[in-house]
Amino acid sequence: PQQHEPEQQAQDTQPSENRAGTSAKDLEISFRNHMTHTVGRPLENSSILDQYHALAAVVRDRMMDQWLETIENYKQHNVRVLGYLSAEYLLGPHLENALLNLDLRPQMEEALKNVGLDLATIAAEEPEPGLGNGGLGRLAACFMDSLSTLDVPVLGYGLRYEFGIFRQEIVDGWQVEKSDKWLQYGNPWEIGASTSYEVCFFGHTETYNDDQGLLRHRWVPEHTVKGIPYDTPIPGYQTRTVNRLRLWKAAAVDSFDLSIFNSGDYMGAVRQKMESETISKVLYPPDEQIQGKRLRLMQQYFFTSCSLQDMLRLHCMRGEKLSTFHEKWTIQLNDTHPSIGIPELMRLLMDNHNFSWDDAWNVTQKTFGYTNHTLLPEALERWPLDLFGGLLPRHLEIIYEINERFLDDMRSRYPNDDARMRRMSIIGEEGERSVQMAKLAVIGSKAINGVAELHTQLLEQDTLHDYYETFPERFSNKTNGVTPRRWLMLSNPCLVDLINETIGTRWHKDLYGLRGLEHFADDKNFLARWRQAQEGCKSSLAKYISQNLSITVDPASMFDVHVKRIHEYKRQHLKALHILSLYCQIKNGTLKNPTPTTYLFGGKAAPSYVMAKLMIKLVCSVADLVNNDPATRDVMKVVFLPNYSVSLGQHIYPAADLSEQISTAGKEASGTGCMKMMMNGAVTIGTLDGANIEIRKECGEENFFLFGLTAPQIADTLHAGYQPRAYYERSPLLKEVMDGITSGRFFGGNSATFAPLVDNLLSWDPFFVLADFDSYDTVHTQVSDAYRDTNAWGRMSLLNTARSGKFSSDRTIREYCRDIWKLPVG
Ligand code: PLP
Ligand code: CBF
Repeated sequence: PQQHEPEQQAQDTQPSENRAGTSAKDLEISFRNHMTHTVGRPLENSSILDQYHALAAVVRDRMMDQWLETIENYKQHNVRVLGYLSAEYLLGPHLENALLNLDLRPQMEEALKNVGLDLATIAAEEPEPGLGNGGLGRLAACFMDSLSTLDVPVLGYGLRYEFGIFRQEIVDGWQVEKSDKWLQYGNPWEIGASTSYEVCFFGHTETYNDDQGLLRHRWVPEHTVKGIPYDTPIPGYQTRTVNRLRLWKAAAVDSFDLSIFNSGDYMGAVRQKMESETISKVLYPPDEQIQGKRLRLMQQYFFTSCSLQDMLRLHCMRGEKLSTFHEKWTIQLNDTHPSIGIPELMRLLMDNHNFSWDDAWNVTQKTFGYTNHTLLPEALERWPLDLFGGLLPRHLEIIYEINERFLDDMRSRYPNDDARMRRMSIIGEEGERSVQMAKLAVIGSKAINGVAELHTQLLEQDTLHDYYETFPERFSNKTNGVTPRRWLMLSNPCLVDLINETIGTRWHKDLYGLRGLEHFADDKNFLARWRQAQEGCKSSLAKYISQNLSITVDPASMFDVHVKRIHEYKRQHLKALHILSLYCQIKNGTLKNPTPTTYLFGGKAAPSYVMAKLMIKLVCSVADLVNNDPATRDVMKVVFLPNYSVSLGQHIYPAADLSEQISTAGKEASGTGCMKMMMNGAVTIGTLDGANIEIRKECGEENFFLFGLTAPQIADTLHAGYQPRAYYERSPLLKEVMDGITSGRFFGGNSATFAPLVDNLLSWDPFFVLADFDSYDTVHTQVSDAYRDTNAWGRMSLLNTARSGKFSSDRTIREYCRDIWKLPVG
């Protein structure tokens, strides 16, 4: 093919200085300096942890000028700022990402080599800040990277959990949770700040007359804690912008009561400290399965209140009036977790700053935007009224009034429609009376968005239909994206070298530039190099598996990857059943020449989610079966990779040939793992769900393996009365598999362990596993055949990468800036 003109050729040799003029020698001097003056250890006697801390200090130094410059720049230009509120940030390790974004990587590698050290070894020592559960928290982290890269003024706000997402171990096939002590050796990436705020809980409310005789409300709280900010610099890629992620730690207002201590009650003297610190102690592990726990609401209110007080303070420091707050700030609610911010801003403006209701509502309603991330009813947050009112009595009053005024308005719009009023009320009357946070978020926001086209459509047509009908202009779609810096450039250097060499580097900041690769889709030599790069990643993952799990996998086999949270709607059990069906066919000789395949699974189950934990046990039991049977072990390997996390993801995504995105249609709001695999050249097998639909549209139907019922078909099947057992009776393959599990044939006679799972599938199957089984099997046969044609598969893989431009979070952030935040993009 015609050589595409690279707009900026990659260099063959590493430059001795980076763009900012930093050389390896400069970095070496700085490293030696920090080893002595920051860490306080002679280099010769230093541990890898010492080396990591010295190295982190070197990198942090390089960000500080830009960080101060960014803050100063925002102040000077009195810019409009985004406050991004998220209860979760699944950041992943900072070190190598910062080196990439600051353009310091080659020089740093060289500097360390000069002192006899290896960057990768030191980087592996960094504990991962796992301050999130999965997709939602990782999205927030990708957004921060894109916001800085696009020079958008933002303050990210969240919680500084002392213990992040648990570390997962697998013992005898079962998940065991271990606490994540990510802060135990200190965190070199955070910078303490001098401000702090007080946040109140419990107590009662009262009215009083102010100086002018006006009736006002106030909250008389019973308990107060202090919020202390810790800032993490977020450097953009190839820009001087370094934004701030501000995470709050809870502390006692008075951490040690000397009078109690003096009276002899030693424990009592520190009790307040312990109770207060509990608030930011630990990340709640369950996602998509909300339990109305008071501590969780305390966490949400704590970080939201601190963040709002901070923004109001910064606004006033600029000499602005609070009535213009919404002109200078826009606040995005990452799901409903921070939606308590709506009554909190009302309270701060009315009770602390004497605003009237109408003036406060005008500011509040023009400030917030709300992103919904799920349609699963069990994940939509609602708080029992007693719990809510006991903890936040003033907020409950304000919510009642927001609701009353809103419903009055709706009654005049839709007279005599009581059913609609009940549906639209913030207060849920079904079962235990509750505050429904998604409704509060919708009513209190100027903009509401879903995270993929189908998801937004379902929000508009179903979950939030009454509101959409009333104010359609507030709704829009913002399909998620992921940062190509961490998820391609950092994770997959071999492929990236090949891409840079072929089409130049402009795609780093405009991922649509990858389209230039399409010119090479039929170039056999190029496809051979493409495959070689992928095989490098597969060999590296195979080595990791061999070293950590003592399982030998063949890098030449197809790597079929299913990594994400373990959940029934994500259907890891569908895949496990399918592997068992292949096992049966190989054993009975009906599958003669199977395509050698390595089936990789990874993901954490919420500790209280019994069925998800049983799904992990099923996968591990299937692994024991097929990996040890001489009839199958040379053509099939099943691996459950423990402790799926950002760093492990960086290792897995580049090694994927096949990306499993097999959720029940209509259940996965978007998915972002699917985008990471597509970018790295994996071909997707998936349902018409979430972002899969848009992935298929972008890469072309012929480069995507589609199976399963659609969302409307699922709804129809349910309506007609879904009978999973009928699918079992009809499919001999499925029957053999289910019977094999029930009888214990596969698992050494054990018929009891998986009985709840099998019973659930045969009698209820809420996620349509049995209905989709045959279709999944048929399409998997096509996948296996396609994989054997190396060039045709390479072409599909290349086209997936080439057409993944839409799924950069840079594109997503541009859309938010244009449509919701009204912020210019650099
Ligand atoms: N967990 C981690 C560690 C991730 O990196 C991702 C990536 O997006 C997710 C969860 C979400 O995965 P998915 O979108 O496939 O559910
Ligand atoms: O939008 C980001 C992700 O959020 C979730 O993980 C969530 O927590 N609700 C969804 O389940 C994903 O579909 C989505 O990609």
